[in-house]
Amino acid sequence: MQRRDFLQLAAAGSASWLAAHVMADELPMVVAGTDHAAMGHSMPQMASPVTGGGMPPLPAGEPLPALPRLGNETLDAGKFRAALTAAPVDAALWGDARQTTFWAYNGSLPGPLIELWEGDDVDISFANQLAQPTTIHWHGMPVPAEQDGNPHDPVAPGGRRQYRFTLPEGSAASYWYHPHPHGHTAEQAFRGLAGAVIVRSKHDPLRHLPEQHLLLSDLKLDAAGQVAANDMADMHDGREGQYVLINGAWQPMIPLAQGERQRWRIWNATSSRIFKLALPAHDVLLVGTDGGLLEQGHPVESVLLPPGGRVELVVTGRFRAGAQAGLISQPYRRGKMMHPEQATDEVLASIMQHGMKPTLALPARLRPLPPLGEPGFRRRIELSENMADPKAMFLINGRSYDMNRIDGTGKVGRIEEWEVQGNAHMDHPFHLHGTQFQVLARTVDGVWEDEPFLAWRDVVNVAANESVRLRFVQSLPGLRMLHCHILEHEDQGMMAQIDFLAE
Ligand SMILES: [Cu+2]
Repeated sequence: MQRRDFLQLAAAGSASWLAAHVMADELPMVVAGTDHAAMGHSMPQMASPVTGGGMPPLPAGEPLPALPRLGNETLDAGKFRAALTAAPVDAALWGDARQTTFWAYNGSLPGPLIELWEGDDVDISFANQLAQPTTIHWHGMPVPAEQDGNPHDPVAPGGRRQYRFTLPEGSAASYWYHPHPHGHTAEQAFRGLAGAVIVRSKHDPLRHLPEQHLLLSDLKLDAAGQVAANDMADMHDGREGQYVLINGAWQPMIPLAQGERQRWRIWNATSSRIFKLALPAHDVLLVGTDGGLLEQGHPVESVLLPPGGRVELVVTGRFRAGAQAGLISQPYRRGKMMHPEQATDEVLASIMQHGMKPTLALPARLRPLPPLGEPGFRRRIELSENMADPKAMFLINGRSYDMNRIDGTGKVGRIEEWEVQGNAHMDHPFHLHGTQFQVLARTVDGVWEDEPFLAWRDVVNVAANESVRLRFVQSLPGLRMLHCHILEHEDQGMMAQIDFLAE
């Protein structure tokens, strides 16, 4: 793609179809589109997926849409009050009369960004206008178990509930919210129900940097241009559609100046894609993971981002000649059996050089991140597959999820050490609710290797035949889910639950 095309696109100021934000119970979302062909932006270096039935590719190359924000309905200091509604909504993907039906929070794809502060008292009024039960799970956030959208607490079709929690000091990070009803999580998420949460700290050492927010989602369309149902390959390998969207736009354009430093928060809200993210033409520091900032930034060539996971990067515009200027996902083999593995770099976003800027300084240390102490309890978690039983194919400790069975008990405040073993053919990204963990070590070809640095995470990719050792503390009592974050695997039973008891 030539630079003048970028400029042309930027000048056109085309509204992304998903950037528009309408209430679900108002008019269906109709957004003025751009004439894709007339703009002449053939993108030779980018794949052009064409859906079955001759639907043209989605428009690409438009400026990255900003995530719409969920407004705070109160002016009271330290309080956040708002309402979320899950409902069907129609979107004009091609900017013409064709409508594609999604399920969305407040009519927005992805859902509105919820910006909070440490210490906030949060009260969100939720209405379910879907034809299925649903919940809102506050992925990664330290919220009480009964407020965390467990499958045991469904909101019936037409029903409502309040989600209330208070954010502790030290919880600043990038989180997200998505449904977690038993057996319907994947479908509700891939039809559009996912949104970002940012919890901010008043002592943020990177608050001087401009921020970019990139929420990655997967879109699979059928021959009629509607969101496709999962097929057998999706159920097995995890869903992968024709498109990876960022903030609802396909292959958007991000402006960046030579020398400019930006803080990028990236969310993987896909069902199953494991991204190996890279920005080959630029300098990239990994500064944060699921649970917030690291102790210090680490220069990286690429970052593996499993489904459910988040990273924070400091990107410095360099535009090195000969290197792909965009944000790409490099090939990564995750053991799929039915879908082809990614063979070449996939361009997720283009980056347009937009002038020159001074390079802002970074602090040498971001925050303390001390190791957790010695564990008071150890557990082994085995992730496995049984291809012979289509009703219980994906297992945790040899069992398929049963909502009425407690798989173990723990204690609030006690350090636990888990060895999570991938006794499987595929990678299974492991997620634990209610807290953040530290990965201490993992096996490489059967040999334990210490992690190069500590980080707070709530998802860790467990590759085939890999083991991961991690530690955590639950500070609130209640039933906490642990599961594979390939949402199709979770729905098929690759989930368990542990009851953490107050002392
Ligand atoms: Cu899995």
